[in-house]
Amino acid sequence: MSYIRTEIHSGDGRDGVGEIILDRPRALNALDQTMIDDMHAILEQWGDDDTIETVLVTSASDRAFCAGGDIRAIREHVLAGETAEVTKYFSSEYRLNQLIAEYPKAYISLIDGPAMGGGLGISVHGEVRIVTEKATIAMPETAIGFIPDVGSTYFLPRLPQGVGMWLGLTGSRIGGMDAVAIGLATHFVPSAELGTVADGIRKGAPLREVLADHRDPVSTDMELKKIAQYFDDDNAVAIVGGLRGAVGDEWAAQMLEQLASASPTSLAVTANLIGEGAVSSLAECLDRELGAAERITAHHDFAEGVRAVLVDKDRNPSFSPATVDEVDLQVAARIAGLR
Ligand code: QUE
Repeated sequence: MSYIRTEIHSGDGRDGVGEIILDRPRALNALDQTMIDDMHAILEQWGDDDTIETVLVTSASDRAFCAGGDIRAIREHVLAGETAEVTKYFSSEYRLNQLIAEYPKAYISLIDGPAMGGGLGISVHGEVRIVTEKATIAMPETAIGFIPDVGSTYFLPRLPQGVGMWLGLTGSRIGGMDAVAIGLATHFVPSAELGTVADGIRKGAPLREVLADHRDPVSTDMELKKIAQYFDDDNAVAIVGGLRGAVGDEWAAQMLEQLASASPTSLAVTANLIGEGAVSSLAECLDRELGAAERITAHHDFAEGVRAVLVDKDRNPSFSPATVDEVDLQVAARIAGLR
């Protein structure tokens, strides 16, 4: 029983399409070790296969594209002291992200449902990311005492002013149109037309032609001005301070509320990682993320955050330290792999 299915749609000899279908519906296609290993193996194989010109990544479930990584399993490994398993999981996941970023062929993801964390790692680094109104995009890791990883510390700081820091710290969910507007996705197609678009891609038709009659213009009501005003900083304490000073600003108050449910340590480490990611290559970011993932999963907040959000689902984690002001910034910098 495998959670990844593949199909080959053979074109006229050399323009075949290899399709990877994520098929772990009960976990919203969260990527476990076998899915990462299988995806890596098939991409390597297709990379050297002259009959494959394009890779298409889709979901077998109408409930999700991919909810993230296998965070519950990571927590179990952490609690059992199996640190080698933790390192193995993240290093293979990040190696897959790097392979996708360097992939020598067209790599197209169809995102017709939630794509969070690891789900962005297997899509955003690819050339084409087609989203619908059912797409929900987020990097929600600070809520579970973890960090935005899968190369997000490379792509987040390259979004419009402050947007990556806002996404990474608050874990805000954005829709498909918003994702295109800020550049995380490349094309918007109504969900009802995605099947036709997928069939066109499977037939090997040029993407421009496939999308010609189905692509919608995008609009966004994201608070880009406020995001730039408050989140264009690489220091979590300064960002929270700015929001606290915005007395009477309803949006700022809402952001403070979102940040209050995150791990304060994760917030400080995340700000460091995204700040440093702005001046690093993807490979450097993934390497830094691996060290940070190893260290932050050993921190109390990770097991506690995953417990509260994904295991017991009480959504009431007891993070320590409990506020960002109490976080030792030296400790945060060391977890992030800086200094
Ligand atoms: C942060 C995360 C994840 C998350 C929630 C967060 C994550 C992840 C899942 C998830 C959700 C539903 C499932 C599942 C996993 O949720 O990485 O198996 O059924 O995989 O706040 O990083």
